[in-house]
Amino acid sequence: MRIPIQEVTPETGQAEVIGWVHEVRDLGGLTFFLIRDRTGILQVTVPKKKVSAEVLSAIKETSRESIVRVSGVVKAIDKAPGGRELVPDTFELVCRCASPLPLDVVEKVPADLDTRLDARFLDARRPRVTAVFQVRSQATKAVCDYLFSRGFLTITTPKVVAAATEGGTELFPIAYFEKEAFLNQSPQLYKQMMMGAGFEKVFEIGPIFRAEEHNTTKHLNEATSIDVEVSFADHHEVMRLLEDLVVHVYRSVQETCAGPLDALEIRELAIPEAPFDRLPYADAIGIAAKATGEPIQYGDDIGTVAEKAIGEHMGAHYFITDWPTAIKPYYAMPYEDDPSVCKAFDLMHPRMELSSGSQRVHQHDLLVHQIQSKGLSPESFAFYLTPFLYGMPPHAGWGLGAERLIMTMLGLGNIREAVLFPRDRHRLTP
Ligand code: AMO
Repeated sequence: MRIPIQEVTPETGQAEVIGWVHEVRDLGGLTFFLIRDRTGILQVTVPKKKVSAEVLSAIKETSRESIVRVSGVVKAIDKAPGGRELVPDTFELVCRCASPLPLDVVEKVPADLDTRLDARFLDARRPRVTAVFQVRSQATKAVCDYLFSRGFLTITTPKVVAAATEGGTELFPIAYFEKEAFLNQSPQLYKQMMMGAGFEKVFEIGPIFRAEEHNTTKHLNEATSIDVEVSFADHHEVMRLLEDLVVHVYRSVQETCAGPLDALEIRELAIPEAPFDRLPYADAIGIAAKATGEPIQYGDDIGTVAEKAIGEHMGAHYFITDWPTAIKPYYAMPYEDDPSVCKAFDLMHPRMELSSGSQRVHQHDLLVHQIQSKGLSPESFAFYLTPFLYGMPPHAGWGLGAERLIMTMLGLGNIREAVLFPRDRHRLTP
């Protein structure tokens, strides 16, 4: 029976392994194969004079990255990976790999990101790439564990929708029979409606679609959002939830991902400390103006250059709070004593924004007014507005970008590194 390579030791005796041929070295009388599975690498040593004719003919046919099934006796040997080698009685070529390879899996020949993404199935055989997705998997589990342990329900909301959520310009229209339809930009409206249903604490980890034209290292056209909504909570409460969650995810990855972190050459994650600083928008633009010498008007968006300057000044995770109502979506709650400012926040990593959230407007008439004042038509939001007429609790929530969380945690240079099959301006396959 096949055993995982990691479990092969000099004490194993007879063993059978199946894996990819990582490397082949032919020294005439001896051929060395390194066989790889997802758990590790094993040296298979073939003394040509001592093996059967079947073994000899199989090894002749075997190219790099082919899959082979090998069985034989395991022996201790100092120089081999893991201090052991296997001398095969049987050597079966299970699936021959074509050559040349579109990508060098052992990374002796460097490849640019586009070439890697075009051959993602091969790229992902590299331990450093596998490691990113092992960390991402663990981070997803940590998010779910954390939220389930606090009584959250996970929900699934439609991705084919009839209205824009976050603004009309970044929508992907789709053909949906005779109706106008779009890919959803955010579960925002649906998670809020479930507050009206009395679910109280919900989360969803799912795709969001943004038709952003620009091709940057931190934007995708299909991203994954970790969305949370909480009833009877204000913005302060969900900011505390968000910072605690982020710290929990970092700790969990640090504690359980020793192998992947090692493959990524990360000795220790920079685990952020909660509470994160709360920086009001008005102060944030002051810092940016001072650092860049470029004046920013109150009410301007914080662009990439300003964001970078503020990040360098802050040096750790922080929140930007108290945003001008005019530049946040209609669902963000204005302060009662100064409606020009709202109870919205962004969670920032020094490199970029990770999350946006707010306390929401839960009063029907105020919500209609805010939709109108953004130049939108309340009629197209009728399905969303109706629940606000029938007992909507005060509520708050946020959306956290999963890829940006992983990218900043692992210091990846490009958000595409954190996605198996990224969708961007030019990339629709694989
Ligand atoms: P926002 O539009 O700020 O807020 O999105 C929330 C978070 O999702 C991630 N994100 C992206 N990541 C990669 N590529 C993109 N194109 C992209 N767009 C967004 C970011 C961002 O901070 N409904 C609100 C959330 C809420 O208030 O609950 C919303 O969607 O990390």
